[in-house]
Amino acid sequence: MKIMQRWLVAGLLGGVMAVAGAAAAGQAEPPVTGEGRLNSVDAGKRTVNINHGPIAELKWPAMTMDFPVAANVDLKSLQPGKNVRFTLQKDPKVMYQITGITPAP
Ligand SMILES: [Cu+2]
Repeated sequence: MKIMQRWLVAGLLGGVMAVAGAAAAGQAEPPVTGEGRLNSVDAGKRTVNINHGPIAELKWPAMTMDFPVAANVDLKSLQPGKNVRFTLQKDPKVMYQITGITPAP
């Protein structure tokens, strides 16, 4: 998680101008897609732990981390140990949350 935090801080600093521009224009940031292996699902906390590959759009290296999952995403069909493809959307409260997740080949 320390690596993640450094990347988040770097992303925040680097993204301030772009975010301000998008906010001024009334636009949400476009969603970003990632892939990885689903390690676990916490239905109570609505988080998933994923060993994800690099996400170039966010300048994230490959890492294992927890993601919050949007309230409208169905977690019941997800199987830990399987590969997944997921969509991330920036959220003011939790940075990036998963707004879609499906099995990946
Ligand atoms: Cu990550």
